[in-house]
Amino acid sequence: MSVSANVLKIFGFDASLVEVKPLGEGLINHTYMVQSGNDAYVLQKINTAVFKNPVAIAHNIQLISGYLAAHSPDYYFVAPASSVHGSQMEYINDGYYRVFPYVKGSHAKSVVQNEEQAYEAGYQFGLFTNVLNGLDATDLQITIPDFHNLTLRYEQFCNALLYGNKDRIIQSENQIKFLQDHKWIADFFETIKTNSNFKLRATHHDTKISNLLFDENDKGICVIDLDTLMPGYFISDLGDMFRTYLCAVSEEETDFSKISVRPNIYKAIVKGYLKGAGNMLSKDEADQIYYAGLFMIYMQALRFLTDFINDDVYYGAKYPLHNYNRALNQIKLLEDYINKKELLQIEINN
Ligand code: GN1
Ligand code: MG
Repeated sequence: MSVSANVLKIFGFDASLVEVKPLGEGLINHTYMVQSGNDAYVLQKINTAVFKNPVAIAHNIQLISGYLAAHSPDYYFVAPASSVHGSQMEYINDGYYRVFPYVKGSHAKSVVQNEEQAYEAGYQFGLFTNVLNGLDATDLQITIPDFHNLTLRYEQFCNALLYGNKDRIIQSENQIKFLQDHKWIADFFETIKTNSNFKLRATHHDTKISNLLFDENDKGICVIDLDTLMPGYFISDLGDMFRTYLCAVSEEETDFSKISVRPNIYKAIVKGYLKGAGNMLSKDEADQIYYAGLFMIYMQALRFLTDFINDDVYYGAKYPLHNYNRALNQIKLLEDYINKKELLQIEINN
């Protein structure tokens, strides 16, 4: 995939004067770095098979941008740049595009190396939901219906077992059994959905470390990738941090012997998150901090294996066993997370 001169032109760039390079590791949207003289921009084409209503994304970003400007003017927020038509999102040729200014001096990480980084990310994502605490989260539009509805994810897994690729089902026998044996994790989510002390909050829903920009001193600058910003529960954001920071290697690792939960990182994430969150969480919510990790790791294992069985229709695959390996990786992580439960207890005063 390359970027057409027309797309660049609509965002005010002259194709002959800029340098365009692919950026990042995400498989969903196509992302590019656009270097224009001394300035750099991030250009994205939105995957409309996943985001069926991209206008909802633009609506949400505009909503919180206005809310933050009014209520937390010091909070650093990167709004999309405007096109030559004054829009933050444009439909051009075959898809929706938008551009963000590249934050100077920032870098993104693909794994968490130490407690300080884990604390910082926990703090930034906690703060993000906290500064939006006064916004009625239901004013945010749903960019992907049922995105973190674990009950539905389990149903999709069951459907894949009925209608999916038979050879892949046979190949995944052990992993299928493991996920079925851990269905209690999905069942518990039902009690959360009916508990009115679990607030629907402005939730990021993709808190992997690469979605936080760091400065040269490894301090967080701002959270990015707000496509899945929607009403949700705090367990999504905290849980995805556990899922993606606890282990020293990422979900892409295929040497599964390297997968292990680091209890010190768990504690740093929780400490940072609670600091950022202030006193936002209810007692019932704070009681489910450990569950947040079960919830997200289990859901991601389900999603990867479901997609493998469905011939990679959702994520695509960089190599034939990509989603299978990622499911194995997440199952290994979940096993270790469960085995280390006792080591992951933390005193919470609220
Ligand atoms: C997708 O494309 P990316 O990396 O931002 C997915 C997340 C998963 C992640 C796992 C919209 O995110 O939910 O956690 O892959 N986003 C969507 O790699 O499905
Ligand atoms: Mg994302």
